[in-house]
Formats: sequence, structure tokens, C-alpha cells
Amino acid sequence: MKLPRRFFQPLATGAPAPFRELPVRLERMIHFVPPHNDKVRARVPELAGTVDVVLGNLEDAVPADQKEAARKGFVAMAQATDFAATGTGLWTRINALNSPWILDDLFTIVAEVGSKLDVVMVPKVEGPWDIHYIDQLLAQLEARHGVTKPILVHAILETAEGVANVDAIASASPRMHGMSLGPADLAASRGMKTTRVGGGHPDYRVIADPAGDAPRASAQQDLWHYTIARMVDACMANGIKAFYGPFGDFSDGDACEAQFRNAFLMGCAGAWTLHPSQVAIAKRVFAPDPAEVAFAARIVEAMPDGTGAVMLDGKMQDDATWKQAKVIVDLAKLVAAKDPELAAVYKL
Ligand code: 1VU
Ligand code: MG
Repeated sequence: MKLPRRFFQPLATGAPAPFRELPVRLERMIHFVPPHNDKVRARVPELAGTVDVVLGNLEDAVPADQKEAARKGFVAMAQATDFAATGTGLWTRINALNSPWILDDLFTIVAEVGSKLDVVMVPKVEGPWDIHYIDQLLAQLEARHGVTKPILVHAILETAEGVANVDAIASASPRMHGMSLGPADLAASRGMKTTRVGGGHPDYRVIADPAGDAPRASAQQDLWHYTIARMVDACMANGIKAFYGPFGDFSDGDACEAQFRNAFLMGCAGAWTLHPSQVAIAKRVFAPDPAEVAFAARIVEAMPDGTGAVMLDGKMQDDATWKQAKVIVDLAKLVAAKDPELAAVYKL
């Protein structure tokens, strides 16, 4: 671990200094685009104004013989659209550190479009050593290609070893943007018995005690509660952002919405959208409920300096509830700045 004084120094001569604070950005959805698919890629200019982040995916879901096409497609789509004009983030998911493609991914992308790229998503991160490697390499490439804004790193939490090291990953570098839960790879790595991509499982439930001959009530539980909680604590303790990842059953919007909402309530900032149908769900979920915003605004107003104790509608408010209210009001303001319809509803 670097000493505090060295932690924020650039890792290569000529590389930009790391951010002291993360840029404040609304990232309700990270929308995955398969860049080797010409038809979907052609939609990116129109898509860019409707999502918070466009991510060109180079890793899983891209066939091995299409890796080069995906990389070229990503460069083309990054060059063709002015993402900054609509405040849309531009990310890529590179191939894993143990793959034969990662060097070409980073060498090509930073050289060609490094100045337009906000975040590199790194799959299958096992520990801080993976982040250190990417951190050093990105600094060398930024210096070589004159990139002046630091490219951030986002880790996918999708192996048992990664979960065991989640705190060390979150604090590995000032380049860390955040983390996403990767429920499919993680399920496989842990030996979980599910073929689903995220969401619950009908057999994972608690059952009530027997009460005579009455049928015993039972309820499905959230398979991902523990991991999301660990990820949120690791991220927020280090001032970075937590995200729910993919939900694979595009036909079950209700289940996707429930999974996204659990993640939102637990502290996540957004989720991945893999299909256009999931974008509206993420927009609905990752913006606070208008009634909650109205009540939170009353709390903030009732305690202008955030201290003391007051009663609102029979409920005690104090310094701690003021902070809770501030989380909601701040997010509502961020959403309102981008979404005029919600700005009107929030009255902010
Ligand atoms: O109506 P049209 O035919 O003009 O368009 C189709 C389709 O092209 C389009 N579409 C998309 N547009 C933008 N972004 C997308 N991600 C996207 N996906 C589809 O929407 C229209 C309707 O599509 P569809 O229902 O007919 O679906 P398709 O069979 O065309 O596409 C399905 C797949 C799964 C291939 C496509 O959605 C996709 O590639 N999504 C991203 C998958 C991905 O990135 N997976 C990796 C992350 S998850 C992980 O790593 C762990 C599991
Ligand atoms: Mg994965």
C-alpha cells in the first residue's frame, strides 16, 4: 500500500494527477452495447441521449473470433458520437487480465480514444493487485498518448476471491470509480446452484414453523443481499460507488425492477441495462420516490443547519435523519438537473 503522501501522485511521468474526489455524475444505468454488432452500434448516437452511460462491451458475450471486431467497433462508436455534449458517460468493459486480448484492448483504446473515455470496467477482479496492474498500465498509456483527464477504473465483483478481498479492492487506487455485482460469474465461482443471471431463486426461501395442519407459509429470499451489502459498505467507506450488475431475464420486467430496487434501497447508484427494455426500469428505480423527496425536503428545511431535534408528522427528526434526507434531496437534484419531467414533479 502506498504511503498517504504518495497515494495521489501520478504513476507515470506525464500522466494526469488522479482525481481527489470523484466527478459527481448521474449513473442510473450503464447501458451495454455489443460493438461488433453493426446494427446495434448504428443506434448509439440516438441511444446516447437517452441513457446515463454507454458501455462498449469487449468481454463475455463477445465471441472469441469477434474480439477484434468489437474493439474496432468500440473505437468507431467512440469517435462518431460526442458523448460529453449530452453528459453521457463513455465506458468500456475490457477483457479479463488472464485473457490474450487485454493488452490490445487497452493499447488500442487509450491510443485512439483515450481522451473521450471516462471509465474502464475490469472484469473478474480478484484483489488489489489486479487494480495496481491496471492503474500502472493506464498511467503509462495516458502519458504516452497525452491523455490529460484520468481514466477511472470500475471493478466487477464476480469471484469468491474478489468478494473476500472487496475492501482492499475498493481502496486500491484513487483511480477507483466503483464496483458492480456480477451475479453470473460469481454464482459459478462460488458453486451456487443457479443458471439465472441475477434475481432470486424459487427454492431459496424460509418456511414458517408448523402450526397444526395449516399449510406452512414460506417466502422467497434475496440470494444477493449479503454480497450487495458487503459491496456497498466497501464502496461507500472508500468514497466510491456501488452498482447492481446484469439481470438476464429480459421477459420478466417485474423481477428486474424488484432486484434493481432492492439494490437502490441498499445504497447502489445504478445497474447495468443489457436490453433497451431495461432502460425505463432503471430510470424508474434509480430516482427517489417523489413523496420521499417531498418529505426529505421538509426535514432539510426544518433543520437548516442539520442539528437539533424536531417533530414532523409525528416522526422524530435529528442530525442523523437530516443526513438521510440529504442523501435523497441531493440525488433528486442530480436527477432533476438531467430530467425536466422529474424536476417538475420534485419541485426542485
Ligand atoms: O428492433 P430492432 O431489430 O431494430 O433492434 C433490436 C435489437 O437490435 C435492439 N437491441 C439493443 N439496442 C441497444 N442496446 C442493446 N444492448 C440492445 N439489445 C438489443 O433492440 C431491438 C430488440 O431486440 P431483441 O429483443 O430482438 O433482442 P436481440 O435478440 O436483438 O438481442 C439480444 C442480445 C442479448 C443479443 C442483446 O440484447 C445484447 O447483445 N445485449 C447485451 C448483452 C451483453 O452485453 N452481455 C454481457 C453483460 S452480462 C454478463 O457479462 C454476465 C451475464
Ligand atoms: Mg462476468
